[in-house]
Amino acid sequence: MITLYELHWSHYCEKIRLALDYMGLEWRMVGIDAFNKNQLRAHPMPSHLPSHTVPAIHDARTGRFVMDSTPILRYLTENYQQAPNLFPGDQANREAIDAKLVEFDTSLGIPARRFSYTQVILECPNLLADLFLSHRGGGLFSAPMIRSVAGACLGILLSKRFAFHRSESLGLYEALEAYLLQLAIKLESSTFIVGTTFSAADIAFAAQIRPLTVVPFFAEHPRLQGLFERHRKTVAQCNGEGDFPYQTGIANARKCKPPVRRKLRTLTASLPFQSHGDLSGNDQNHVWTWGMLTMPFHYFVSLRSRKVRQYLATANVR
Ligand SMILES: N[C@@H](CCC(=O)N[C@@H](CS)C(=O)NCC(=O)O)C(=O)O
Repeated sequence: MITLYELHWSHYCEKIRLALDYMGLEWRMVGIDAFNKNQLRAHPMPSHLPSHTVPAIHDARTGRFVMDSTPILRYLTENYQQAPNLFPGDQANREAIDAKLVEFDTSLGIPARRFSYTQVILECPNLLADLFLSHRGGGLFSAPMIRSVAGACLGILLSKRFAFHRSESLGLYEALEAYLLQLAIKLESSTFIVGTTFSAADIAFAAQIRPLTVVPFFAEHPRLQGLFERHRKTVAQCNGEGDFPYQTGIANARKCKPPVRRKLRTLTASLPFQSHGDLSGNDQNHVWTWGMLTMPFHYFVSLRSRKVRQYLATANVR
């Protein structure tokens, strides 16, 4: 039996759930506590990562512990060769799939996470208390005032961890837009992301674009609709989950208030995230440094720059 350690809303974790189900393997999930990560501490941490991360798997059959979503997919394929193959085709096709996985982890997964958390912070920050603290304090964190304060504190912590407040100054929205537009053109006439067969790359793409479904700048982009359609089709084909709690939380918040959109601008920027050979990049920063003192300002001011609440997109705002 394979144990998947996870944070359920993580797009990297969804990728592994979809892959395990596609392969028809027997597995169970264990939700971790994001603060102390006690469930993971017994296992060694790979030297290329700044801290324990999820997804991670423990395979009772081989005794192996594997962390980082792409190495997990490689491990599953090598060790369960009788299952449907995540890396089909000849050597060149397999290498192309592997390269796409590292590319998506780095170029899509990292900014998509930043933008969706930012959207949650701007539209329904209380949801962070439900996601991170519902198992703590015997329901204390669902009391209205406490939930709001906890949501703001978590938003500040997460902003420090993942530098959400830098997205606008780095031109990250425009950089990801350029990356996705290029991808959309490349995939226009392809059923599959790599070659002529369904593979881990299709699963990875479907999971890793999900966070952008809550960000109007991407979700309502007229030239990116094909990519979102691909996401919906792949998730349905893999019997994946419907909307995640953050998606329903934001949809509910939008019944009372207009969505938060961005003032558009013309800017050429490139994604600053780098992979490390056959390993993906990551963007976690240390939380408890002096820089934390500036975070309330970034949370309440920088994070909100260029953002407006508006029901419908217009020529200057999406
Ligand atoms: N490149 C890694 C990324 C994993 C990652 O960053 N996971 C996040 C959840 S989305 C995590 O464990 N965060 C814990 C933390 O920031 O301390 C992968 O593909 O698995």
